[in-house]
Amino acid sequence: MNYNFTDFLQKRNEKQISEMTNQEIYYKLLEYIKERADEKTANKSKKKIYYISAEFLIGKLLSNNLINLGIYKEVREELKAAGKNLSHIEEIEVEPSLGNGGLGRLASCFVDSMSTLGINGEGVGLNYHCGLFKQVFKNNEQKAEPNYWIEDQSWLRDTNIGYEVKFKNFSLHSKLKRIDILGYEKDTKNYLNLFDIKSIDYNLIENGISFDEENIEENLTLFLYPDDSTKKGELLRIYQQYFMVSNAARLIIAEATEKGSNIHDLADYAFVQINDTHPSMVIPELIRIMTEEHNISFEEATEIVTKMTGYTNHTILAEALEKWPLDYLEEVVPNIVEIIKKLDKVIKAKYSDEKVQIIDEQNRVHMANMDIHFSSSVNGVAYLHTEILKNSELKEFYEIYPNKFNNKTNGITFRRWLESCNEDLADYFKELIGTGYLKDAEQLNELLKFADDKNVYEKLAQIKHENKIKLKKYLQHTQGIVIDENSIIDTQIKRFHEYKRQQMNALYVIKKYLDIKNGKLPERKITVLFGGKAAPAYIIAQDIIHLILCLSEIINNDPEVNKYLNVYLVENYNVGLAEKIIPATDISEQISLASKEASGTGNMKFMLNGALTLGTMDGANVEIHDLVGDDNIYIFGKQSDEIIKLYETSGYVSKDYYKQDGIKEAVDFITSDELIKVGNKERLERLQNELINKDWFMTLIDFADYYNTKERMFKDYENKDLWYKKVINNMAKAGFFSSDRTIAQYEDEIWKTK
Ligand code: GPV
Repeated sequence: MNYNFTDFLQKRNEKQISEMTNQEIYYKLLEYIKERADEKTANKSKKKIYYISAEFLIGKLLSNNLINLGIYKEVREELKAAGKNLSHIEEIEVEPSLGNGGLGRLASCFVDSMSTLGINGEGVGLNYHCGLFKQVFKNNEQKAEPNYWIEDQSWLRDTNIGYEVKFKNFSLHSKLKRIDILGYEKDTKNYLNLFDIKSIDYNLIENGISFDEENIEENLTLFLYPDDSTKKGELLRIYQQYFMVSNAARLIIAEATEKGSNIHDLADYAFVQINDTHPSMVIPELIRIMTEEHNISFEEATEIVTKMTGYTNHTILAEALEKWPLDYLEEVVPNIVEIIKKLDKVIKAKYSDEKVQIIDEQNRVHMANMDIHFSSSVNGVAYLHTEILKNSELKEFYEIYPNKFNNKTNGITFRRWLESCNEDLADYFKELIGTGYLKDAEQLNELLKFADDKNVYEKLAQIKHENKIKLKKYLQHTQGIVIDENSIIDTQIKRFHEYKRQQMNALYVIKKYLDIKNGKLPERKITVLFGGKAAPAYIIAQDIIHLILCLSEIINNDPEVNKYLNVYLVENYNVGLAEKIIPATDISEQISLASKEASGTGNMKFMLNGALTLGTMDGANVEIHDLVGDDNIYIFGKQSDEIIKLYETSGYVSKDYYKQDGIKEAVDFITSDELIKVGNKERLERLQNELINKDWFMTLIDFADYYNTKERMFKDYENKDLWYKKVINNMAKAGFFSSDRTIAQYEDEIWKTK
């Protein structure tokens, strides 16, 4: 039935739109959308996919849902006729922060694509009440505050589904909450399943995001990833992870049983995709339930579970691969420790190589190792990443299980990352090539017909300019930042981490500042935008944030410099800000140390929205380069094989690079009087020392090449025809990075639900 928003209000005898506040309209739209979603039926197939993930960075849902229902423009017109502005109403929605970064955003793109492709597949995770922290800046430093996002009315739906989860010292009842995941113009829908505990005690929060970490019965879903630099924090993570997977296992078994499974055939009814190692305990938990409650032998249960699970690896950074001390697991979940030990025994009997053991000599459980042995698929998230897994990081496993390894290059949903965030560009695409690309993103290729069309360049430049103005208004209004819409916008937005090398970009800023001071002026003003949070326990990442905030203070207030250079770190970077910043950006900074960024997905969003990539041959940058060719991307830096060799031979000495021209000057500036005047001496000295004497992620090795390549980019930008030809080439090739393509590959090669 097709009734519009006005009909919906009339039917319920509500006020007229024109008489409502934006807040009231938002809540009514929420109800309206939920009612429209009720008309949709569930996807049906014998086998169902459970995408279990500790993170779902869903972003705001209002505009996304309107787009997927196909009524975005219609509703906007209805509101406009009543004197209301949809974009003001979008601002009312609070953004949940149920994720850290790329991994959580990927999971959200994937549930959108599963629904859009009509796949019977749902997300399973946790309903963190405060999510990840809200970032605020004080004295040029990051402070963390709780991010409350759950309101009386929200996208969450209550269910009466819940299970009992047994820990060593107590049991907890769960409560399942659901969010509708509407596919693009589909009659069907899936859910995002978020498990929660019955009651959360907000009074446990003490100061900022520190809280009583011991009262697990009332804090389990309070925050996402509490500080795990302490034992208490680690224990809480184990509680969270087990709570998540035990509930998931119950849900899987309940749904399969209802469809007729006798558990021996569970693998015909369910497939679990394990999103990094956070949900790995689902393997022993399923085996435990099968053996203890369904009278299935350990051998058979292990076989079934292996068949019905797949593991996705998202990093080669050793410190990010979870290894839980066996006695921590004993303290929380002794029931599955028994199973883990049995699995370990099976492996020890077969293989002597220490590298493939589940429990190591220090009695730590290697979650990834357990996943690889006891699942049927192991995938990396970009071509290069998977190659590195096979040939170096997980070489010993690849030799045992060559057929388990496969690649699934990440993708992004174009509904959010084009249709919703850059409507003018999307409309222009429709004018140029029709609407076919909406359901088949590869059709963006047809844009190549216009690669030499100067009128198209003109129009694209105009859209970019308007997006800069929109961003300017937004940042001015929300953060008091005033960017120059006539400047070139150079953006690095992502979690702060040394391997992502925001510090290299900061060194560039310093060098540019010194150049300007010395009279070497850029042809056009440059605006460098940063955005991202640093883990509260990650000191050096906090120091990098501090450096950037200090640099902004100096540079933006220096009348000699601020005509040519501005630097901003936007506060509390999140999905909503990304949606505004990406369409306004010219240069996409993807400058991780080669081999370290598993994929990156921001790189894909930028190319689709008409920014050119400045990047290393890392993660999915490699595939972007393959698709667009040398002429349409700016690649610099050492290659991954060289870097891997340097690590193996401990062959990198940062001091050797430090002494070279240009770098020393910039590194020394970190502890200059100017900076120390606005900053914290201890932080700045620590960071400088790190760069000179350690530099684990080899910032200095690539700096000179980075600087020169960026200069070349600024020069090319001044030649509009040259620049926009490259832009069109990027947009035309972005279709490959649609998450619909990624999900279709998971379905065809791993899940096989159809
Ligand atoms: I492991 N990633 C993340 O956001 N959080 C994590 O805990 C881990 C990985 C990211 C990678 O760093 C990105 O390269 C990748 O694009 C993203 O996961 C999605 O695969």
